[in-house]
Amino acid sequence: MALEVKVPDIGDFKNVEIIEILVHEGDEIKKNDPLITLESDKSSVEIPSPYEGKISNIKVKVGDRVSQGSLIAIISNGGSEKTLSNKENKIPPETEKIIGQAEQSMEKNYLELKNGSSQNFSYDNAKSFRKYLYDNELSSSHDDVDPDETNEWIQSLNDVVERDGPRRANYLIGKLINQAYISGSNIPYNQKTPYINTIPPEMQTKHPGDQNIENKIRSLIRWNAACMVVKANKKSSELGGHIATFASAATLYDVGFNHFWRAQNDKFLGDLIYFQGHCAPGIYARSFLEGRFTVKQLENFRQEVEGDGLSSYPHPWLMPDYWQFPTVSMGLGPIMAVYQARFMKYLQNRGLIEDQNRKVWAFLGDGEMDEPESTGAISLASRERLDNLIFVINCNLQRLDGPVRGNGKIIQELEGVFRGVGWNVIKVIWGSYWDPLIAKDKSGLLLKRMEEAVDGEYQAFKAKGGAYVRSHFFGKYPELLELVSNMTDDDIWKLNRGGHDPHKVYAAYHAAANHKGSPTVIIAKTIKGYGMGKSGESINTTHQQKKLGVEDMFYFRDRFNIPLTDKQVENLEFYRPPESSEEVKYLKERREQLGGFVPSRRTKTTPLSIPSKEVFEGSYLDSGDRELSTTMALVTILTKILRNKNFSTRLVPIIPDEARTFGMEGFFQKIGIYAHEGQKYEPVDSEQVTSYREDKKGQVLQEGITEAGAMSSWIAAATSYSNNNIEMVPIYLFYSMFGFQRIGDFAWAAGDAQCRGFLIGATSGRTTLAGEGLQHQDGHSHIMASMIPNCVSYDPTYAYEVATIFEDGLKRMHEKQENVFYYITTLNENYKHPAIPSHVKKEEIIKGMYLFREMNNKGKTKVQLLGSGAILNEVIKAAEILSKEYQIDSDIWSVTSFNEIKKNALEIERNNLLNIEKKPEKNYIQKCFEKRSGPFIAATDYMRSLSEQIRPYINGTYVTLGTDGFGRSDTRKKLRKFFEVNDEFIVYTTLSTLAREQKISSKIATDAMKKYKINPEKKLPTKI
Ligand SMILES: Cc1ncc(C[n+]2csc(CCOP(=O)(O)OP(=O)(O)O)c2C)c(N)n1
Ligand SMILES: [Mg+2]
Repeated sequence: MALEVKVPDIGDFKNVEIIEILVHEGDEIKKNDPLITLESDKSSVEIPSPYEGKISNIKVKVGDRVSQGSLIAIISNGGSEKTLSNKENKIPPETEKIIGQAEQSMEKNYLELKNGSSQNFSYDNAKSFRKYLYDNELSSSHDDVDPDETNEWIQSLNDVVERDGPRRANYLIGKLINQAYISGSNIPYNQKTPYINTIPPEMQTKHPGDQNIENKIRSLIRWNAACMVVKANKKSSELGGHIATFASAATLYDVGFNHFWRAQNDKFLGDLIYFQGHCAPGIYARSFLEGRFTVKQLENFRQEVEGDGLSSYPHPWLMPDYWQFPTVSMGLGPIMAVYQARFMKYLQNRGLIEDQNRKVWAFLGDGEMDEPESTGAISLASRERLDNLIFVINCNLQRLDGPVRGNGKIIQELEGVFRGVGWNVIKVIWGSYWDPLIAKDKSGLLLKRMEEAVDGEYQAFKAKGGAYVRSHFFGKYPELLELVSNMTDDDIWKLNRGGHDPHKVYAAYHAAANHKGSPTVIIAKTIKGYGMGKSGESINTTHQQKKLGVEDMFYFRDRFNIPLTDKQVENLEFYRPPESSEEVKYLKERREQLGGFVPSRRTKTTPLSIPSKEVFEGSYLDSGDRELSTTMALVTILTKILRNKNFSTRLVPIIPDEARTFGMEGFFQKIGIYAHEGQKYEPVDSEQVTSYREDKKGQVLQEGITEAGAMSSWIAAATSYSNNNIEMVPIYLFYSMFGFQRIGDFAWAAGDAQCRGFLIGATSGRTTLAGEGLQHQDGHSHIMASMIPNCVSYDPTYAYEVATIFEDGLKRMHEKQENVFYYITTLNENYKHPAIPSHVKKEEIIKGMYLFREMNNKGKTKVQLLGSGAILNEVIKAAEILSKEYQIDSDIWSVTSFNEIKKNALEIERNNLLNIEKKPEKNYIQKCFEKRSGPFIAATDYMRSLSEQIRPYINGTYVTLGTDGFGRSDTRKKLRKFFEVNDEFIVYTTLSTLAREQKISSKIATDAMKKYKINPEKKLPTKI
């Protein structure tokens, strides 16, 4: 049966050009195989076949323009009459999917109900809640007008928990709150729970380790960490370092190292740990005990220049086999960890890696949580049910200057924030020494006192000793004084905080690691500078404390029982027990059980092989009458990559809500948008070929409006070779202005993390993005890109340049595994693209410039004209005017990267400087201009500093034109006139420069000024 294939609904487009025919007559095709590619100035879309069958007749050719309903081809399919429009006869696939998902979810709800578990209300929480109600609130009558009535309600609730489980109790409470709301009593639902541990003692999973040995190990780590910092600062106070942060977090790390964190090895991809940057000395100290570092390396803490030193903070760039994540710029760690966990699920859901129940652990400071990035993506984590993610927030109540929330409680505040978005929250506030006291207190006053004391007081309690705590904490209520009457001041002082108690920490980690359905945050209370005594413990200056006197070191040794003599302490000696000691044996045995050492970073994976020919071939041809943007040229390349069966799966397109701006909406249908729950609705545009398709196996990461999130996603994908042992090719397309300027610090971290992938500034240039105005027009991102040593950046003009650069990037990063990343600017301006000129070598495009054309016909005098990006076209027009109207010849140079030219020049310059006996070598730009004379005029759509970089290497007059100043909205033509980068201004600049050099009469230049209406009185654009 012969079926007609017509152009389906393609949205708002009419009369769109066919740029490719992807099938031949006689081809056997499957349903959804692409038939043709349509490209408008805004978008590129493949039209899939609605039928399976044999193509008997193709009715269109490349260059034809089509609209909805145009006939494309005839397919014979052996008799089946099913057509897409024959909808009445079948349930649409979307509807089928919705029904399936609804059934699954009903079944799941039923199971959860039956088993009493749910994502937000864990059994641990319920028990703790019940215990609190029973032990404290129930018996406390302080603000209660009718305690008996309260008692009845609470008893009923306890009965429900007992009989029907916590889920039912939660349901009833929810109902009550809703009912109260409906009746007009707007009672806010409290996101905070009492100021006690989430896991009550009777529910704690028992710590399985040998406490005695672990304690000794921890003490040695503490000593070596502190010693490392003090020693470095004895050498030179320039070196810095931190003691207090790790001192507060030692137990939090130890329990993880000894019992939870599984290393990457041949069989397992590894848990991923984001260490808090300022804890680095503690992590080194453990590695030292494990035998991974020598004394010499420890002595070289923060002294890296001569090699064999240890980096100040976690920096993969500096210690590539060791550190995985750069975390020391506060706030980057938490958001990067969220997207890392998400990317792990993405790879699992797409079937690219196995689900090995890996975890991402992120260690964060309580002060760090003030950074908007720290909490900026936590709702994504719960929305996407990232139960592979665990945050551990070390609440030592202090940041650098003083208390984090002196007048409040950071733990409670954070609990509210995280519970509010659906995280599993585990508070670890009080250590085991408090358990009997809490159990003994029947008055409810202990909890009340715990609740009312603010963090500023808690800090002081730990700075001022047991007697002070007795009088200022317990002393507030006579009943509490009585409660501790049989305890000495020393006993009171020993009442430990949860974050220093391995039992509490273990129980919390165990609960977190086994929790399903949502991410977990462990909020642990600790003491900043724990063990530092008067010189550091809990005092405001402790963060900066790096020089401890000998008395302080004696105190530290004694407090942690370090087996060192006074002399050894005075010499600041590190201590590592012999290899045969129980400590070293235990430590190594634990790591062996957990698969190897942590941290450790994988530097290589299996490389990809790049499908060069089929992907890039078309980009080198003349576009004919077709006008297109370089963004579209790139999208075409990506579309072709997606047709390659082996390579396509590795592409990770990342877009923060701008796919339509970049003409990428065709990707939605073709490869789907990643959505962990699939698609639960029939999209409003389901009739269209670019319909919004979400899929559990979707490939596009549509991030929504979050550049920080999209960049974190990109970083996760760009380091996947290391963290997931699979090379991925991330390409993050953004509004150029909302790129480096917005996410600069992430880009720096990306360089450190040795990311491999593409960043595309897709609407670049100050005058190219007409109409959008000041905030949108980027004329400086290349300058920012130039600051990152391993960022390779290009500003191409033509499709063949884009193709050359992109292919080179793929090869360097993903085939040769070079640790660089690419920043390429593309434009949204449409123009015709020539074929690659026959004299041009691809390596010239890659090196940063090449001779595009020589204008040799008139020959009186000659100039060198340089242009890049959109402005190269202005330069070419100027060259034509100069030739035609002024008989001035020119060489036109397309500069694809001023940054790459500069890098090369700096290297050669330095070589020459250091090899005085040798003949000086010419750098690339000098070689280009070897036989050519100036003057030299460069024009770009960027600030002049971009093209100014090459001034030292130009032998002759060099004039730069650029777009310094704020952008504004208008047409491209007017903007280019305003910024003085249009063809006429380039002509005038050339004439004026030649006149100054007395190569032409100055009257020619002044006449041109009048002709082109150039106003010499106009202010500099930077001042307007
Ligand atoms: C983005 C950024 N801003 C400022 C700093 C400087 N800084 C380093 S540590 C610190 C205080 C950290 O406090 P907190 O997060 O509570 O960590 P703690 O040391 O108390 O565990 C500050 C402000 C930084 N590293 N990064
Ligand atoms: Mg802190």
